[in-house]
Amino acid sequence: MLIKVINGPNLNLLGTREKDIYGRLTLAEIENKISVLAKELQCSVKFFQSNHEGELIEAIHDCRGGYDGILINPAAFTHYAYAIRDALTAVELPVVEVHMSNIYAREAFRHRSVIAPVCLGQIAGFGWVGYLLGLKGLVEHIDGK
Ligand code: CA2
Repeated sequence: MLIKVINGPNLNLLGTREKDIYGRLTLAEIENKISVLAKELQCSVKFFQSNHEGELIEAIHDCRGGYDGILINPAAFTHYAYAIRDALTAVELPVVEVHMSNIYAREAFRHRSVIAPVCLGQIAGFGWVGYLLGLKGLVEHIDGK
């Protein structure tokens, strides 16, 4: 089983600023934790991060064929990027949306996700642990198919 883990804009800054909201771990440290769980779950993971919408769309398109699912934190694109939503729909793979923060407890513009309706599920508010919860849910879903 092969899962692509995709992170959107500014998440490359994790662990350097806004630690009160997003925690102290860097993206590389979170990716390490995901890799450890992936091994336990006997699946493979590949990671991608970009600050550019078009690159994220291409990374989603590249999942056609070889991948079984997508774990994605679209960051601020969550709230308005219909092109990312369309790309996720187009690849016809199970997708889990992850947010480090509880987007429903923050500014009103973060309360809406245009991505969630095309996802299997969404996890928000558990910090980096949300990536592990999301991976577990995604793998269980794919295994049960
Ligand atoms: O809670 C999340 O994971 C978000 O997807 C994070 C996005 C935000 O726009 C979403 O509403 C919720 C922002 C990511 C910015 O990450 C930073 C990390 C460190 C320093 C500055 C920004």
